[in-house]
Amino acid sequence: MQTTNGAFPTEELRGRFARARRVCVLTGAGVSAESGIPTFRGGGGAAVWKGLPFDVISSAEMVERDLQAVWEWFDFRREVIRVVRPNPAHEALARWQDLFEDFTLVTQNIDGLHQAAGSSEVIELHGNIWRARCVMCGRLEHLSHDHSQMRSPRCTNCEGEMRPDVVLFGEIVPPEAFERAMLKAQACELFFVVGTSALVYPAAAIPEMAQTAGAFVVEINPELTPLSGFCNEVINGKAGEILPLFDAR
Ligand code: BJW
Ligand code: ZN
Repeated sequence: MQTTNGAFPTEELRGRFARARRVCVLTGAGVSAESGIPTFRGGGGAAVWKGLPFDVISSAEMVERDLQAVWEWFDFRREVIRVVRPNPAHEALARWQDLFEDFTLVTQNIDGLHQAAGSSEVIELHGNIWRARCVMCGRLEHLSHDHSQMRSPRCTNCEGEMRPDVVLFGEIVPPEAFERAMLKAQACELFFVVGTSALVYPAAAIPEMAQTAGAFVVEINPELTPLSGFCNEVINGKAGEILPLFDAR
């Protein structure tokens, strides 16, 4: 592992970035931190909602037990996300889609900020907070960014209950999204893992799959993670400060 402390990416990485044809990026909550969205873990603690740790409220079990409480947590989160803007990290990654022959952006984030920054094809592993899904028939409904529009509690198709279309603990990551992410990771030359604690599976397994298949893996994060030891290069810094540095390709 080569560690770069907030400095410019190494010559080797700049060269690889300039030559690369197939690039893949996996992002996590840290990419949206500079937009003002709190991360899940960090600062020595974990997110808590009305006394419940987020991995309790954001769980399959809680949907069964108290869907109303789950909605309250996600309604609150949408209120936070509604007013924030993409930051220089989202904007840099949106530019990258035009730089390479094959560029893949995979995110664990549900906030939609990559798309708001202009990324056109985003593989969302954990769903999207701006969608609801019927628990009975699976019908999807877009949730308006307009604060005054109420979301419908029941499906207009079958009257089933609606729930947030996000992947909670104990739920299966959409198999087609995971499969696409895995294939792209295994086919790329350069893989970036940005702003994730890499504690949640199966997303955390993707960088290692990329490296095993031959990719050069780069981590961008102000903190070390369980992945840092095997990454080919670790850049200790904020995504919004580091990613734009690659623009001079
Ligand atoms: C910055 C920064 C800046 C700060 N710039 N960086 C294998 C082993 C062990 C357990 C499991 C396993 N396989 C499956 C499991 C169980 C479980 C799991 O992984 N548990 C572990 C925690 C132990 N996984 C699941 O349940 C998954 N489902 C599954 O595997 O299905 C199969 C199955 C089904 C049934 C039974 C058993 C298996 C689903 C996981 C879904 C996760 N969902 C959440 C919530 C989504 C909805 C919501 O938003 O509430 O997704 S959890 C939460 O964590 C959220 C995130 O997407 C995810 C990852 O977090 P992320 O993005 O890494 O954020 P943080 O906060 O952890 O880290 C932020 C990072 O940013 C830090 O490193 C900072 O330093 C950094 N940072 N500022 C750059 N400016
Ligand atoms: Zn329905």
